[in-house]
Amino acid sequence: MTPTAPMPTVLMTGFEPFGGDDHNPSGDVARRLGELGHPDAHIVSEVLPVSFAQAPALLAAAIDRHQPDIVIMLGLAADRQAITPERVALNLADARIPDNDGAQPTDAPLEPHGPAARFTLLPVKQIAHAIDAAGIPAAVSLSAGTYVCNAQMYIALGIAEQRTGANGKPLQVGFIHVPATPQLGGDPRFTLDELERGIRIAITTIVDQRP
Ligand code: PCA
Repeated sequence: MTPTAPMPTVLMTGFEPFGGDDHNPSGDVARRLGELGHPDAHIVSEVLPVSFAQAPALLAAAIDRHQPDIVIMLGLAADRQAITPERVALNLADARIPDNDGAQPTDAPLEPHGPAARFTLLPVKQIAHAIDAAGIPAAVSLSAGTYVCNAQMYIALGIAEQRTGANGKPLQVGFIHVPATPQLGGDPRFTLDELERGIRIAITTIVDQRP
C-alpha cells in the first residue's frame, strides 16, 4: 500500500460456538477487532452461525452491506497447533458432526456446477511467516476441511470471482483457522490475546502486500 492510499475496509468474520463448546475464539477475535479497530484498516466484524444453510447467505449480505475491500474469515480448528491461513476451499460438504441447525450433509457438492476448488486470494505464506516470526506458531494449511468453514470460504471466493470484472471493485478473500484456546483445552500459549495479536499481524501483512 502506498502512503497516500486510503485505508481498506476489512470485513472480519468469525463463528458462534458449535459442537458443544461454550465459546468460539474465532468469533471472539472477530468481535474484538471490530470493537478495538486496527491502525491499518477500517474493520467491520460479523459473527456468523455455524450453519451450512445460513452462513453463506449472511456472509453475502454482509459483503453487500459493508462493501469491503478485503474479507478475512476466521474459524476454529481445535485439533491444530498453529494459526493456519487456508490455501484451498473444496466444492464439498462432508460434515463429521451436525451443524448448529442439525444439518449434516455428506459427500455433497456446495455448488453442483461450481469448480472443484477455489484458491485463496490472500498471501498465505507471507501471513504465516509474519505471524510465526512474531513468536506465534503459524503455518499454511492446504485445505479448510469439509465443514462449515470450508463452505464459507468456497462461497466467498465465488462472490469475489463475480466482483472482479467491470461490475465491482475487486474483493480479496481468504480464510484463517485459529487453534483452541486454553479454555477449550488448547495449548496454553493460544490465549485469546495471542490469537488476536496473530490476526492483527495477518491484517498488517495483507494490507502491506496489496497491489
Ligand atoms: N470451525 C468449523 C466451523 C465453525 C468453526 O469455527 C470449521 O472448521 O468448519
